[in-house]
Parts: sequence; C-alpha cells; structure tokens
Amino acid sequence: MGSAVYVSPLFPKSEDSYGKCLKFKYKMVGAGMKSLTIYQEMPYGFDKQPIWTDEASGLTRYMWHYGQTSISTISSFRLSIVGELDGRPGYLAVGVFFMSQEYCSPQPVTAQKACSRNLNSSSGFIVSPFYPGYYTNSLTCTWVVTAQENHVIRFQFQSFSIESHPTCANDYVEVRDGGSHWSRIIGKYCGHTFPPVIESSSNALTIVFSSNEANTRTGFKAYYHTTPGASHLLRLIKD
Ligand SMILES: [Ca+2]
Repeated sequence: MGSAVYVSPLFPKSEDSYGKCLKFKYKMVGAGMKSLTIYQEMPYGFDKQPIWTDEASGLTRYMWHYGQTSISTISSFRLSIVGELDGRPGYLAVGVFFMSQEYCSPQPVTAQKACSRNLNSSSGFIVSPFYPGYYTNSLTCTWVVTAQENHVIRFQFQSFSIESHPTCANDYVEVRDGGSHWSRIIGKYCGHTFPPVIESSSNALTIVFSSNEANTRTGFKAYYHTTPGASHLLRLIKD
C-alpha cells in the first residue's frame, strides 16, 4: 500500500459552497488486483471520506486513464491518495492534477461507488458526499451498518437538507430495516424537515442516498450507534 497527500494550497479558507473539479491522469499497471482511492479529509472530526475510487485486475496496458471528481471546498481540506496492489508486481501512478471552478460528475462513472461503505463500528457518522459542501448530481451511495448480533441500530439525522419534492422523486435518503436494498423500507426522506429518530428491528440498517441530474443542497449528516436490542431481551427470557 502506498499513499500521497495533496494539501489545498489555493483554497486555504474558501467560504463559498462551491465545489471544485479535480482532474487527473492515472495508470494501473500489473497482473494482479489494483485499486486507487482518493480520500478527502475535512476539519469536522469525521473519518476521511473516500470520494473517488477505481480498481482493475489482470494485465493492463501502460496507458493513462482520465479521472475526475468533485471536491467540496467549503473550508480547508486535504486529499490523500491511497493505492493498493495485491502483492504481485505492478505499479500505480497519478499525475497532472488540475482544478477547475465547477462541480463535475465522476469519471469513470464507476468511481462514484467510493461513497458506498459497509460500517461495523458501534457508532459513527454518515455524511452525504462532500458534506458540508453541496452534494453532486447523479449520485447513488449505499451505507450498510451492521451491529453485533442481538443489537439494534439507532440512527439520527443531525443536519438535513435535500432537494424538496412532494414524493421525494428527485433526491432522497431512504432507510431500510435490514442489510439489503430489498429490506423493508422505513422511510424515504427529502426537503428540510428532520426525519424522526430511526431504530432498526435487527442488527442491520441500510441507508441509500440518491440524487438526480439537477439541483443539489448540502445533504445530511447522521449519527448512529448500536445498542442491545429487544430481541436480546426476549431471548434472555425465553432461555
Ligand atoms: Ca437533485
């Protein structure tokens, strides 16, 4: 594993909500599995957020690929670039960084899956991409929170601003009671009204964030923690 850090020299304290588009070239060479991920660190006490990722396996040509991703510039930030090889010979290279004053869609399109994560810690934050900057268009992110057995997950929004729509047909946060896209839907939320506190009935909760092709807001920040659930108590009694 190797990494590099890029500290924003041009935008030490930009106060607008506008994003920048980071454009670069990269190479992924070698026979094994290779991945390259760009993380953005924000000074808000969150984990660093993966904002772009690509992976490749098998022999690849020695040619440069083009990559781009939006980055939030609401305050100072730091980017780290982490490359991983599976042990077989190969190398990763990143070059030609360039920033332009705009939001941009991820390239390649699969790079947006960087926002999806499986979370196994007993508590943590989930934030929409680029929070507290504006999220970008055409995103789909899925977070699956898994607690230890007989625990449930409590999930609470602490900040919430999603493009409004009467049926949340444009942008939305969807919460499902279980570990998959097919689990029972607890709620689909948009607008500026805080959704209620949510508690899962089992040890998994799925959160999906989706944005359409126009109009963005600052998105959401949510806190979750796991706690011994009712099923645990019932089992104690039964036993
Ligand atoms: Ca939208």
